[in-house]
Amino acid sequence: MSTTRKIVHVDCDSFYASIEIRDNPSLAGLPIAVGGAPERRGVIATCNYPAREFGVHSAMASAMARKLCPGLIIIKPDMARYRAASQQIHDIFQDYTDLIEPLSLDEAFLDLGDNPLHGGSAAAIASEIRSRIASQVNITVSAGIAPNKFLAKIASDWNKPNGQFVIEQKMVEDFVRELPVRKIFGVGKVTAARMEKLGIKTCGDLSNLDRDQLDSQFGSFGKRLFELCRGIDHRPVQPTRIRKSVGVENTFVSDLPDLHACLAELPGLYEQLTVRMQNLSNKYLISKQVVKIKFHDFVSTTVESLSDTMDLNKYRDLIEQGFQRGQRPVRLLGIGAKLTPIEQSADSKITLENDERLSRPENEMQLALFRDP
Ligand code: TTP
Repeated sequence: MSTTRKIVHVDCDSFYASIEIRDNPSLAGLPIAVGGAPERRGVIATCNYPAREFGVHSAMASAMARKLCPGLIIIKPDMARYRAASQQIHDIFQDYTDLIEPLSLDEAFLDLGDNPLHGGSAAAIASEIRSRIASQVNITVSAGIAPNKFLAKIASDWNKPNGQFVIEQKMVEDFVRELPVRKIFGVGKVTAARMEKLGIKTCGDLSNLDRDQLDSQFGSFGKRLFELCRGIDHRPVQPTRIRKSVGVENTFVSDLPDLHACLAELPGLYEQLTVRMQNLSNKYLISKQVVKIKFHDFVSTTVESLSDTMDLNKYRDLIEQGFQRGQRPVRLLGIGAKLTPIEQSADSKITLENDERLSRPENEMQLALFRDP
C-alpha cells in the first residue's frame, strides 16, 4: 500500500473517573475509583491518576484497591452519564470525518486522510478536537497521530494524560526498533515470555526473524507479527463496530458452594443474555456458546461448544463440564456466545484477528458488565 494514511487514535484520560470528578469537583485531587463495592466483591473499572500512584488499577478487586489506598473513594458506575459524554465526543468527531471507528465508549480511531483543515495537518486537527472536547465536555483526552492504527494507538499513550504524540512515516523505522514487543496488541504475558526466551525484547529484535521463523514460532499470528514489528498495519478504519462476543456474568457475594447452586443461577443469567442478544440478532449469527467459571481461589476456566443458537440445556452441560474441572466453590459465573457478523466479507474476517476491540485484559465478559452494551 503506497498512500500514507492519517490516523488519529483518541483516548479519554481515566474516562469514568474524569466524568465523576467533572460532575463533583470537590473530588478533584483525591484518589478516586469507579467500580463495585469492596464488600460486594466489586472490581475497579478505572481510577484517576492520584489513585494510580498507590498501585490501584483497572480490573483489580475493589477490596485490594482499598488495601493499597485506604482513603480511596469508590464510586458506583453510572453508565448513562458516560454514554452521554461519549455521544457528545462522537458528535465532535463527526465535524471532522465520517470515518470513525469507536473501540469503546472512550476510544476511537479517526481517519483524517481527506480533511484539508489546517493545511491537512492531522496533528493540528487532533489538537483542535482535544480543545473542543475539553471546553464542551469538560474532560481531557489524549491523541496519537500516525500512518496506521497500530502506531496511532501506541502514540495516544505516549504523552498521556492530556497530551498527544505524532509518529510521522519517516520516524516509523526508528520508533518501532526500540518498541517493546508487549506494546503489540495480541502479545500478552505468555507470548512475551516466549519471545524473551528467544532473546526478543523489542520489535527491532523481532524483525530479525524471517517469515518462516515467525510462522514456526507463532503460528497464524506470525504473519501479522512480521508486519507489526516493522510498523506496518493495513487495517482500515472501520466505521461500524464489529462485536466478537456477547456475555453476562455475576460475581456472587457468597460463593456458590456446588454444581446445584451454579445451575440455579443459570435461568437469571440466561434471561439477561437473551435481552442483550435481542439487539444483536439481526446483525450477528451465534457461532459458539461459552461458559466462564471462576472458582473461589480465582482460578478461571472457560468451556465452549459450537452452536448456532443459545440453547439453555447446552449451557447447563457446559456449566457441569466447567464445574467438574474445579469441583470447588464458585465466585463468578458467566454465560455468553461468540458471534459472527451476518455480512462478513473475507477481508473483514482478516481484520478481526487480534483486533484491539476484541478484548481488554483477559476478562472480556467481565468488562461487558461495565462497557457499552
Ligand atoms: P481505558 O481507556 O483502558 O482507561 P481509562 O480511560 O480509565 O484511563 P487511561 O487514561 O489510562 O486511558 O478504559 C476506558 C474506560 O473503560 C474506563 O474509564 C473504565 C472502563 N474499563 C472497565 O470498565 N474495565 C476495565 O478493565 C478497563 C481497562 C476499562
